[in-house]
Amino acid sequence: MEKPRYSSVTVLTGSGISAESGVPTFRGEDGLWRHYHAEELATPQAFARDAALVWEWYDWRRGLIAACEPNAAHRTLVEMERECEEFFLITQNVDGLHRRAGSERMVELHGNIWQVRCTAEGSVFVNEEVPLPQIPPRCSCGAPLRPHVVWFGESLDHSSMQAAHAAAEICDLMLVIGTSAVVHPAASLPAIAKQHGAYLVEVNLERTPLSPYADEVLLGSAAQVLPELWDRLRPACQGVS
Ligand code: BV8
Repeated sequence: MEKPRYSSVTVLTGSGISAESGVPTFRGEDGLWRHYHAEELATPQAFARDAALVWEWYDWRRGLIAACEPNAAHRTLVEMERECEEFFLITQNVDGLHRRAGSERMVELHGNIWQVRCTAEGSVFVNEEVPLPQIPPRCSCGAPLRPHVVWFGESLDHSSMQAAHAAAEICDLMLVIGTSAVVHPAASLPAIAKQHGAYLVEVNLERTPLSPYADEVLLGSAAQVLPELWDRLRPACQGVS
């Protein structure tokens, strides 16, 4: 049988890829914070009701993430970006660990926890203060700042979603790593890749709603499985020498 060749690789990641760096996942047992579920706090309604509580949650997460380092799975994706003919990374994560590992050809579909947005002017800027000196933090104009992330019930940035959609359509290999595949519209991207003929590989600790559609389901930790998977796939993915 002829060995497959992959000319375009797209990767979709979720919070599971950062788990071994020490970042809590959303729906795992470590996903709770003071008895709240993420879905209860990551909403415009929660922020309107109690901006200080929502910011306490983000300040706590920012403090955790600041102490975390990218792991072998993040680093493997940087290698893939450098060696694959065509590569694009779509992450649902807001922890910024892919960028810190060196990934560049990527989109942060749900925003970035180190960016804030003025609720009055809409201006966006980086704020990496840990802990925040004031909760909620305020813009120089006096209005409260909010995390520049996409909350439940909010639409994703159109250009980011367009880039993700295009990368799902064009790829002939899609890796889906560390996501419970329940949050839309990100969760629809693997089906788009599959419809366009991509070979679909899922890496997760457990099976998900996506598993029945995957060509391969590799059960294990991303930091362990991804380097091994890349060793296996590398010859089929490397740019034409
Ligand atoms: C929207 C930012 C239009 C904030 C986040 C159908 C269609 C369209 C929309 C919907 C729909 N049904 C419901 C909706 C609404 C909603 C939604 O999808 N709800 C879900 C819960 C059903 N979607 C939205 O609201 C989206 N907006 O659709 O706009 C619109 C407009 C108005 C009204 C309606 C619609 C916006 C969604 C974005 C929300 N923001 N984050 C923040 O982070 O603070 S989502 C949040 O969940 C994170 O981004 C996270 O990444 C994401 C997905 O979770 P996962 O990453 O998968 O994490 P999880 O813990 O769930 O799973 C971890 C996985 O890793 C597990 O499988 C585990 O087994 C595995 N794992 C653990 N350790 C490891 C591992 N794997 C490998 N190795 C390990 N070591």
